[in-house]
Amino acid sequence: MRLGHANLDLLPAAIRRPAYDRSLITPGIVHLGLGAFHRAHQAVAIDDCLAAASNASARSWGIVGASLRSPDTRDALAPQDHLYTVAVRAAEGTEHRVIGALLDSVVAREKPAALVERMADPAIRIVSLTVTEKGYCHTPQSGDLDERHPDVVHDLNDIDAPRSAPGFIVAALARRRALGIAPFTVLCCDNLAANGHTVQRIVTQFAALRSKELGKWIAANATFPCTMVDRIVPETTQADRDAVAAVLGMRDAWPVMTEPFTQWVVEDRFASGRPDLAAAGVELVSDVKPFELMKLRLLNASHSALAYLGYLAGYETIADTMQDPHFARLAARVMEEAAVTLTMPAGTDLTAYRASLLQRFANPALHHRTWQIAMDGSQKLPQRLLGTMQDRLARNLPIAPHALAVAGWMRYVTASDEQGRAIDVRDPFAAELAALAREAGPVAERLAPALLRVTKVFGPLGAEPRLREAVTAALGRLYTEGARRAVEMLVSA
Ligand code: CS2
Repeated sequence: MRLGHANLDLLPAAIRRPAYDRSLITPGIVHLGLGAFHRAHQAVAIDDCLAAASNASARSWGIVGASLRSPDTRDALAPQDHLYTVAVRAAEGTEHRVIGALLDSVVAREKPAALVERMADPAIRIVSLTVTEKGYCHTPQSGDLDERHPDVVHDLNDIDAPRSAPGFIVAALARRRALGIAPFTVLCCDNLAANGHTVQRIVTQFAALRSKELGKWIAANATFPCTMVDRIVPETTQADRDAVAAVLGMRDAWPVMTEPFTQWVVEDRFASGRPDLAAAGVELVSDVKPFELMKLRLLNASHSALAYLGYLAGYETIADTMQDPHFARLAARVMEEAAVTLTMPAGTDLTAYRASLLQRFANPALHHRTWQIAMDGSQKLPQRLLGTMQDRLARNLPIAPHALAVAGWMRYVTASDEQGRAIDVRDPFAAELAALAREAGPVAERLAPALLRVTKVFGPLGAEPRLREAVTAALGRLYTEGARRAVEMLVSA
């Protein structure tokens, strides 16, 4: 038996399911990037909004999900009426909940014009995105559109059949403008620095390359609220599917795994209305920046540090890595050093936040692979690690834990581990980084400066002597001592 509308009543009583009549829900959101993170985070919040809805307007915020390339999610979810399970895992046990907020799904690559059409529908008032850092076709270091990105080049030539996320947004906004339809709100839910402003800049730059007027119209009429999104969502495995099927008593082709914690902070700036997000526990604020920096510099920075160094030390998951007390202390040190660069609104308890992060990372029920988090480091380093380093250097503060994390990334992108086995490095710059590593050889004094010169990652900070010295020393230690011992030495010093 397969999860689906007709079988909802056959689920065990303990399993939560949509607390509303799905046939009354109409689409109001197109979401680009229908991955596990969206399904375990924003879609759950929208599901809560729909459950709280008491009139047609509140019921008009169902989601149409779009995968940019792969048909896999659509193929898994369409035969089950786009219902799917969120398994919330804690040491004490797992809670299952079936989500109904996703109404339909499309694969952009198959019918790009149809997706543009859908996004231009006046019923759609929000286009949200989780396309990962690299999906914005920008240079993370500067925040500018990468005009030479192959998908951007393609889309500028053929805007009616776009490939990139910014291309779809510009094409749909252009169409709305031509038809006299108000723009939608562009709601970025990725871990970019100042995500709303950054996406606004990318989209406006892209649009201006098509037409100056369009760029102006978008700048004047569309809104791009900043958001902070947080929930740990590891990739679903076959074992996860089997475990969920055993509990449901029926098969769900693609459930998503997550933790109990969830947080969504949103700048309340919506061009054409929004669901009652507060009803779902979403924090609506006038300035997201402090929350976003807190999350990127505490959670994501220490996550990346654990991912590179943990992987090199032979740990498969973040929870395994956290079992090693030296690595747990490293994560705490990274957070401690980043915390002094943050200015938080009154009432924020950063000490408690840091403690809760350490607990979340140690969750033994989540199998979050170090390899998964290690992906796309070139796109993640600036906002996670480099900003803190820059701020600390400006105040003449030491940067050793962050330097070791950056060195861990450098060691990792050489694509060969401490035993000489190949590392499957996934990164848009993987080939370029590996070539630089080959040329430099396994010599910290050559490799560190060579990688620090990659300005699209490091910008001017790569030339900062104190940073170069700290990173080179840390990389040297990784080569002579190995990651496990280098971490131990750092936290014991
Ligand atoms: C992780 C994030 O994969 C990664 O790079 O650091 O996906 C992290 O799990 C989320 O941002 C948590 O909210």
